[in-house]
Amino acid sequence: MYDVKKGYELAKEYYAQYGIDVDRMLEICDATPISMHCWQGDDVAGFEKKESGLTGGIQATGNYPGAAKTAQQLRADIEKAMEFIPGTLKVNIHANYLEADTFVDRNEIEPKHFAGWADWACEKGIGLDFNPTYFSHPKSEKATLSSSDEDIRAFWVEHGKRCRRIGQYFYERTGKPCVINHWTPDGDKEFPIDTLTPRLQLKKSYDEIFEATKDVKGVIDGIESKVFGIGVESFTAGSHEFCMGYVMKANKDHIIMTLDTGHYHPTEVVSAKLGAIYAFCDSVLLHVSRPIRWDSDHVVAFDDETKTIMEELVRLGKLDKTYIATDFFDASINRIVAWVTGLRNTRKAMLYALLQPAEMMKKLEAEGDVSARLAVSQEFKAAPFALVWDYYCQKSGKGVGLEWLEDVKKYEKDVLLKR
Ligand code: RNT
Ligand code: ZN
Repeated sequence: MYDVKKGYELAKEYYAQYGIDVDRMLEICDATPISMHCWQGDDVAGFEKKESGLTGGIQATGNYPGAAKTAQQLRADIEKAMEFIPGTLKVNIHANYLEADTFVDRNEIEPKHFAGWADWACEKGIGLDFNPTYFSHPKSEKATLSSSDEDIRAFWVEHGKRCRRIGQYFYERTGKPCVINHWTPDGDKEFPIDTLTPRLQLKKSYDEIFEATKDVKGVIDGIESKVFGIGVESFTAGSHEFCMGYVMKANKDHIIMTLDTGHYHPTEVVSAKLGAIYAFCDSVLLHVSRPIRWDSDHVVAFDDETKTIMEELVRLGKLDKTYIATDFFDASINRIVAWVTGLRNTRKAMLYALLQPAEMMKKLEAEGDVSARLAVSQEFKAAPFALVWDYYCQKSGKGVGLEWLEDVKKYEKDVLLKR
């Protein structure tokens, strides 16, 4: 290992030339929570006592051995991954990750089914986020909250209500607000003749869920849109316009937009939407993923779009207003490697964005010096960022460079492959 401290001291000098206080930026980066999704650990399978398979137009492809099969295994795997992820974390779980001795249907779930998660989170001093599971269920085959079948719709409305109560339970147990994400896969393979009625049903369902649980405290609700899913390519009830319209019209502090980086046309980017949305909204829930040609949910990379999203949040001054959550599920590689890589990359992009002379560039722009603005922004692409990142990882005790990889491989041999 090279002299990490020495590298950091040099980098600090480099950044100081541009008025950047590296230590202050490290503090901000470290304190900004990222919500680590539990579902990378078992390909979104969950622990219900009935097999229904992953549906809803999403897919976890690959068959890498070692997926968690119980909540104990999943928590152990999350803990292993957390050993190598610097910065404040929350854990994000789905309703189908309940713990019960017998099958409990989605319209019957209660806080007690999530007590194991809450106990664990309290022990670790972390917050929990939550997601209704409006998919992977026999009653979600055609539609859920947008259904015209009143029994089906009522079933899912009940699920949504119960999830909000579980969110409050997490808030009460952990003392940290619980961010709930509502995503419904409802759509159609072909273009429907009536594209309005499903939207009106969906709107009514969300209204009912929020109205019936308006006493719920400590919960923030993201409404996640999508452009299409596998098998439902032509129509999505919860499209971007629908979800944005719903959130704006609801005009409630706790109802916010969820922007998933994989949920738009491949030439559309979330980074370009944030500034417009923040003109109307106080906060946003971000699902950080990596779409390859479609919403393929690849492990988050340290790529241009992830960096641009973080740059945008820093420059808008909205890093502390944005709930950042990861959302990917790669079943073709070691799942802990997937988590560590994706979460480290998300954090890395955040630090990369913080270590830029945002104030200097804003000033140049305000003065109309667009030539200097370009020159400065380009100069920073090759700043000695890695030296600061390595120091941060060392300081947090999370492993410098690839130090963590051997440990995860050993865990694979000793634990994952024995399952
Ligand atoms: C699906 C959405 C959604 C899910 C999780 C499992 O396209 O992105 O957020 O990935 O709820
Ligand atoms: Zn998502």
